[in-house]
Amino acid sequence: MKAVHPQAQWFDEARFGVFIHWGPYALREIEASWPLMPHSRQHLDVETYESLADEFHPTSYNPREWAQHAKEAGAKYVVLTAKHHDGFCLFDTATTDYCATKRGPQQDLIAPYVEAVREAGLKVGLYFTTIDWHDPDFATIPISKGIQSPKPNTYDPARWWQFHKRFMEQLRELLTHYGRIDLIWFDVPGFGADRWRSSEVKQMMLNLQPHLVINDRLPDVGDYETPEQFVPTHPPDGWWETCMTMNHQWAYHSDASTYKSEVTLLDTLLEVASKGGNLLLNVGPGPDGTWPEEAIERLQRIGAWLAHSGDSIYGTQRVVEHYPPCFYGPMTRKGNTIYLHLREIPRFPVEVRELGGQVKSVKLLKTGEELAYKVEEIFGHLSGTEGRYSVNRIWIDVPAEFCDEWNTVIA
Ligand code: H79
Repeated sequence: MKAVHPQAQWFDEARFGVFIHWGPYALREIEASWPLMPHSRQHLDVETYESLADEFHPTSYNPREWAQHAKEAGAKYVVLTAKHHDGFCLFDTATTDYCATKRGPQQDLIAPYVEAVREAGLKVGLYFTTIDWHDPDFATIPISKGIQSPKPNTYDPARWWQFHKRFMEQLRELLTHYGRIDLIWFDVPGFGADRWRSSEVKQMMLNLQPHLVINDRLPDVGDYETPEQFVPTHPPDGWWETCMTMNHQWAYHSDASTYKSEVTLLDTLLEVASKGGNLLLNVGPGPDGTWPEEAIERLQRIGAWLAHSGDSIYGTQRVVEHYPPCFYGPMTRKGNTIYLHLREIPRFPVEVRELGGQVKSVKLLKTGEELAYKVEEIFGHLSGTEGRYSVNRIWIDVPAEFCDEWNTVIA
């Protein structure tokens, strides 16, 4: 699973993106769409929920600022919810009146976003879920046992294909009205590929935008896997991306107390990179269109770190030797350079065992300063090998004063 188009290769070098969940639900600080579920603890009836679309007047919506925040964070791409499960379209569409141009905002919110992100030199992504709880012909999707859809519809083929026509049309609109789009992020692979006509949908999309990267939640046709809210212990072999929130929900919430710490978020990015994936870190803008301060601060902190140590993240690969070197922290590699990420100030020289090859230099990535090191050959016996077995061990002196900041990188 990976896109083969040369202009899709940016995805495997990006390592860091910003996800944005935004819609009328921000007005009530409720999760995106899920409160429509009868058993949600944030439940709103359909009428109340959908009326939020009329109250939605994002007077401070400034996607140039959004793009700047993402750029300063060191992100290489941005993905915005063009349509979440509630079916509200942030874009202009001929398929429904439940959209930004015909309700509260009275403007297409996707157009200025695409322009701003592209202008900032970042790749443009759009989230577009398969679920549509507004569409009258959408069928109940089997999410998990005992969970009911807001408007349960039994599957009726004639109605389903009516919905599917609108689904295709909306995708067509998104891929023709805004110029180049780099990535489409589907959500919820609820039914099989036949029900979605996945190959046909993908073909239509690639005809419009041949370089497009597509995630794996349209069944069977994705370019990359999408673990949600966790970093897999054993990463997928191909391209992959962990999407994750900074606080307790995808949509805007004013509670500052649930945010993960900066160091936790950076650690997550390092772990993801060391496993060859991307981190898509989420922001939930408020109803006026501004980002929460807590989110901006964290992104800036990550961006400041990436500004001096990003070489160990962007365009790197996972270290996949038969026996990876033994080092207690995330490692990445680029060509002949191995990057070691120190999470803490080491009390002893840093040990790396079985690095193999020859060490030409050991440097602090941030300053380029050479670090003193010593290579030792360890001779021993290993069952299954004949005679002597030897491995190298490298001791690196990392003076504490070099570790003024979190996550010091040694190249
Ligand atoms: O957009 C975000 C989520 O709303 C969406 N994916 C991310 C990017 C998502 N859709 N479905 N799922 C995630 C998986 C479904 C999880 C559920 Fe539940 C568990 C649905 C019902 C039980 C989470 C917990 C939502 C309601 C309760």
